Amino acid sequence: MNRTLVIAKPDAVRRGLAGEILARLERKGLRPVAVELRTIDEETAGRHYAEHAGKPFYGDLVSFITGGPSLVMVLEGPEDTWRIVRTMMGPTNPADAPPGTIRGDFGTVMTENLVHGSDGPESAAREIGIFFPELA
Ligand code: 3AN
Repeated sequence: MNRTLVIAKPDAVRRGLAGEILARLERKGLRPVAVELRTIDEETAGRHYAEHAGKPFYGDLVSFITGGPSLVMVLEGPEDTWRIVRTMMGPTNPADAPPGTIRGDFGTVMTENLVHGSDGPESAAREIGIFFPELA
């Protein structure tokens, strides 16, 4: 089995879509291993988004993700579970996301794109270690 990190971000929780996001991933066949409603602190956000440090949108990204509760999840599935989740999320910019994807069905702008999913096996291992060290 194979695990990945998914975050239903504060916009999703605020809009009452966190359960919908988890339900879609469950219906697809992925199994929740950890699910926690958590307000992400700045230190954790900084570790999570380290690759974006210094980019023009970095400050907004951190204040957004720390600005309210998120539903942070580890999901388990077959090989390349991270890729199954990314396909169901749709592209980063909801304007490019096709209907049927989470971002395509519920999002309009890149700064509030509802969901995060690890973008590869190394990211999945790194991010699970940040949010759920007991599972690493
Ligand atoms: P994804 O969330 O699809 O993995 P990343 O990791 O490239 O995308 O970006 C993380 C988050 O940073 C995105 N979800 C989005 O909110 C924000 N972001 C990425 N690129 C931009 C950009 N050019 N302008 C504004 N926000 C951005």
